[in-house]
Amino acid sequence: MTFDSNAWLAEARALIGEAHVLTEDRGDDLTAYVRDWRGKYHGRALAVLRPGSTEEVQAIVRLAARTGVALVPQGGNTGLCGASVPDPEGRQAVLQLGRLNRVREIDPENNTATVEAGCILQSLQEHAMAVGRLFPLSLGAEGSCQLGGNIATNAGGIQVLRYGNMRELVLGLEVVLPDGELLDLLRGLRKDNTGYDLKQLFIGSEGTLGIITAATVKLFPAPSAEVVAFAGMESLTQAVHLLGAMRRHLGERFTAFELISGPATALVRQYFPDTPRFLERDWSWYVLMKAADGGSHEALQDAMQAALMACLEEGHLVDVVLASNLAQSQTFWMQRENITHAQQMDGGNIKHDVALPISRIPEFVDRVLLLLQQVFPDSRPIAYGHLGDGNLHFNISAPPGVSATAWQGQTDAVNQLIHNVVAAMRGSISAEHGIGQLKRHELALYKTPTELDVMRRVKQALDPQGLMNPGKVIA
Ligand code: FAD
Ligand code: 2HG
Ligand code: ZN
Repeated sequence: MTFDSNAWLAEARALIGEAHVLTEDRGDDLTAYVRDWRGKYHGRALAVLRPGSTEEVQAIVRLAARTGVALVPQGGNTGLCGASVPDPEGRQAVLQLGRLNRVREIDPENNTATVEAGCILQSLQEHAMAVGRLFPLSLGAEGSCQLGGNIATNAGGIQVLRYGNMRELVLGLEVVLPDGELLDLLRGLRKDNTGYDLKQLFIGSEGTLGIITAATVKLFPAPSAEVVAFAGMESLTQAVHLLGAMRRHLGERFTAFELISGPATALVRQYFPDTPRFLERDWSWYVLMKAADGGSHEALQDAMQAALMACLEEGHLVDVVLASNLAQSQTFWMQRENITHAQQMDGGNIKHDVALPISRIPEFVDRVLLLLQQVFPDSRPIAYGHLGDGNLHFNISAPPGVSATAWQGQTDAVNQLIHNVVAAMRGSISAEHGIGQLKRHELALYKTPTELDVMRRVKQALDPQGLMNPGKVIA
């Protein structure tokens, strides 16, 4: 049977409203929905559908299942693996969740919030703060990424060290299954041993198993004090020792330990020339450290100072500055958060988002730098990341004079070089960004046949028609 796109679109419009079915034919600009954040993938869409309720999502999913139309769920479209955009064929529909953005309930006593998938992360953080609670997921794209996207990618960010990643922050989920059935797992329980933990299947599934429409997430008491310090050092081993020492001294109050390499700092200064210099001299590596608690600012500042003094005495620290106020802490953070933007402005770079045992990170970096020296001697490694979680963004910028396109052409070779070392050290080729289409082929190289087989069986069981985000994660 031939597919009648006009009839399909008319049915979709009847289900969710004329205004919420966007198409190029009627003059809508779909660019922002079919192109990924990095501009690496450019697709085409049959339509962009913007349902406004869980029932409308169900209706669209039923229509798609009946007619064999593939759906590409999309949140803020800030993902870095090309997972939220359609392929170039123009037959897939983007299911944009932005209108499902209500905070359904905040229960301060239970320390939970039940929120719809399209809620912007920053908005959720603000709602929690308004009742004296913290929703701790925090990342550079928080002003535009959505809770559903954060869950579907199992996002990490800068406070995983203390609060865990998205997988640890979700207590309950509401999911529309690929046949349109509603799977209601919206419970705010910290203990529930009634069989398989189904919600975990959907967390990190990148839209390939169903559409997340709402979640119940954990909240925490909002800290009343936060302090941030910035340190420089010559070796990565020193940074790893410093991490252990600071955790020992500050315990639960220690919430972030972020790594920035010298070249990453230089790149930020090049593209954001107003970035202040925080330390008098340049170092090979820098770390940003944050502590937070529910006491007074002065007491926490004293505790941080005492911890830093102890680290200086123990030989784990050589050069450090403590932010004297909130404005200065923010400038410290900008140095870290602007790295992605500086690399984007700089042009071609090949991203790596790897996880390793923290203790082996210095060895990993030494091994990879040596190999790069041999094979791509002029390439520019821009290393940084969440050292406290053993997660490095080891992005390799193009050699001087090499165009972005030419450098992208080396992606497979560069990936193989780096990811083979990751595999040899029993690390992961995706710590927090996911697989999407960017690493789908590599997944097949680095997972065992049994892991891949179980993943395919789960996919087949839930999405036998293969209509949920095809071409992403698993072939
Ligand atoms: P999208 O990009 O829209 O989608 C991502 C995936 O989720 C896709 O597979 C999509 O199909 C699926 N999806 C979206 N919504 C749903 C839904 N409701 N149901 C089912 N599937 C859905 N990531 C980190 O982990 N840590 C960081 O520190 C970090 N920093 C970043 C900084 C910058 C500047 C940028 C641009 C990105 C950063 N990211 C980071 C990556 C990105 O922000 C995260 O992956 C984020 O969780 C994606 O959310 P989103 O709403 O934009 O999802
Ligand atoms: C970060 O930690 C993000 O800043 C983005 O995960 C990393 O751009 C990147 O490679
Ligand atoms: Zn990151």
